[in-house]
Amino acid sequence: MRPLEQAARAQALAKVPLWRPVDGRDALHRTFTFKDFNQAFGFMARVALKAEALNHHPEWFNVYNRVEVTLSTHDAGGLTERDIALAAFMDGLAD
Ligand code: H2B
Repeated sequence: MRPLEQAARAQALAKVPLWRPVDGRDALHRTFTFKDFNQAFGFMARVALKAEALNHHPEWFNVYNRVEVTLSTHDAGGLTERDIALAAFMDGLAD
């Protein structure tokens, strides 16, 4: 598996416009803010099940109602379609 090439990358990133590139590494970041911890942890539980199903796991940090997520494909050393798929899944849950 290789990181997304330029043209495919532009197309892929357009699908997840709320995600921002991370300084100094090939990764995407988004901060999700929920009503309370229960909502945040419910989101994390759903994402965890999906991550296991995809065998693709987020880097994330939670404080109360906030979940900070970084996505990158460790095996590829950069962004792949797997990151875009997981990002889109999270966006769908958070709407
Ligand atoms: N998650 C992410 N984000 N990137 C990976 O390269 C990755 C993963 N690889 N989850 C999987 C697990 C791999 O380490 C296992 C052994 O299949």
